[in-house]
Amino acid sequence: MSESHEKLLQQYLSDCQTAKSTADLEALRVKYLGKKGEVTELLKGLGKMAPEERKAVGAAINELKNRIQSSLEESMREVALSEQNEKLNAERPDHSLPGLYPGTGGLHPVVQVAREVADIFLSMGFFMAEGPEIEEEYYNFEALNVPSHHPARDMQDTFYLESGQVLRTQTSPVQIRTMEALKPPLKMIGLGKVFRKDSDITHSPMFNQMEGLVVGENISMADLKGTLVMFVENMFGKRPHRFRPSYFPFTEPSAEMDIQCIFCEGKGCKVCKSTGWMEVLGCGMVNPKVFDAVKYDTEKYTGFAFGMGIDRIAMLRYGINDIRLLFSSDIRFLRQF
Ligand code: 2NM
Repeated sequence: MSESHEKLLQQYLSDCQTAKSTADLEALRVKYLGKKGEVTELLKGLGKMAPEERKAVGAAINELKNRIQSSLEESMREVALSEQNEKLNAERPDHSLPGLYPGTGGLHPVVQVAREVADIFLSMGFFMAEGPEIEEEYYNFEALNVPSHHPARDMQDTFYLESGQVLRTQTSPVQIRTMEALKPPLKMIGLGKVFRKDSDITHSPMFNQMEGLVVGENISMADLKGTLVMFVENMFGKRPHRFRPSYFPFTEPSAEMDIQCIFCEGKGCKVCKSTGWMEVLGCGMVNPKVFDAVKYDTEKYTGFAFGMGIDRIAMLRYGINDIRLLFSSDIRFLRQF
């Protein structure tokens, strides 16, 4: 290589020292080997030389070109690798950072209340039984002394299926099935979904009910009152309560139980509709006609039964005025529980 070639090589090498990125190296490639690059210009100059001179100079320029080219390629590989490492390092997750809270979800307020209610009765020695949501008319009505002319059996209130079955309108068919299967004495609860053709601010076509039944010898209204007072005191705290006479086809006598409003303590407010009382359940002594249907000896056994809307209890408990909120799956509403 001539002195001028050597100088160009040294110039390239010093340029190369300061090249830090693949973009810098690409700029160097253009500067030396590009169409108008320094080495390319030297090669262009060969045409004007005498043939014998051209051969030697051409070989020298080619050597220069090859050295620059292989040096550039090597630098390019190194720089590209370190750029990639830098990028990976910058993107490396920092495992010491606190994680994003994934949220754990929670139990629906109706489920919370259902479990609370059930647990109180289970702790009193009741057992829980289950039954089908698609029910025979017999278990839903006849066996419960709901006669065919009763308004509850109207097509407008009950979901009738083409099969002749119904969506159960109460959980009491569970008690009938349990009594058919077991001999007295027994203390049981049934808990689950029931269905009625009703939909407005206080009614949903599907809601949850819990009904209980106690059958044995010498079971009296005193047992009913003792059990239910114990329940409401566990559920709502010790507070005034009252039993009002009522009517159900499956109990005689029948009553409804109120407790003093938990929001206004009896003064009257929106939740209790200014009455100072909240209705929590219906109850009564089992009608002997029901025992006849399950072939229980009505001379020997008596019993009491009760039923409550779990959703209603949840609404009373939390002061919710629109039942549709409970079933709308609106996360903003559900987060409050
Ligand atoms: C209520 C009110 C009063 C009830 C009766 C029975 C059965 F099957 F034993 F006869 N189960 N549930 C009953 C009694 C339900 O709900 C408001």
